[in-house]
Amino acid sequence: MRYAPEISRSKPTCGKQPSIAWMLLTIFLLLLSLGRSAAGPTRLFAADLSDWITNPSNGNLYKLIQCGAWSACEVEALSQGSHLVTVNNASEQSWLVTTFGGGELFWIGFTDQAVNGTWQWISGQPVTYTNWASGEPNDFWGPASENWAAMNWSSPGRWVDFGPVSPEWSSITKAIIEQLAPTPTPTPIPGVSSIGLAIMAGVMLGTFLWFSRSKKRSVCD
Ligand SMILES: [Ca+2]
Ligand SMILES: [Ca+2]
Repeated sequence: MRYAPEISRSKPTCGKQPSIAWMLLTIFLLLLSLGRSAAGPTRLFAADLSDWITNPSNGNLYKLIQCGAWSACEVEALSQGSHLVTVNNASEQSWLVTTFGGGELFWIGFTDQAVNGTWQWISGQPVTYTNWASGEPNDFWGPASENWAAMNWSSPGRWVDFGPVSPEWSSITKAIIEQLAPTPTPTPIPGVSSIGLAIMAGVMLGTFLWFSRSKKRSVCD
């Protein structure tokens, strides 16, 4: 008899368990659907193959992206606040191969589209280093036929020039993009604000008036 109330109390609890489980499942599915809608269809390109990776030697950020032709890759880089990578020196070249691999062709930001034979970085940085594969750049299919560079041709890191007429052109769909390290914002020099100046002026005026009055009083006394 003593246990009857406990048995009767336990019934509603058992009845609630499935509904709590359904509630949790519904919340989980809702969160999952929100995550999916945030991730996907609005992006211009399907997959970023890496997240931003910092090169410890210069502080710049790099990412391997899937983006198609050279120009499309630069457009995508710009949309991410960057450019196709500028390879400034052998150390950076070596880091790129170590980080992203040396066995697959990736677009880099080197082009002679503006003036054939004059290779320039799309980032506008000066040319301080080149790493062409043997015999490259060669405009293999005729004058000005290959105006855009990729790396990892013939051996890890080495550069090659390609153009739309090159058979390899459409098979290259990935690029390395580079974002320069953010320049540190200068620390503001501590100074006196206009409110501080007004307070100081008020204090000085008050002190002056107080001295004037006390001097006048002592003379009169
Ligand atoms: Ca660079
Ligand atoms: Ca070539």
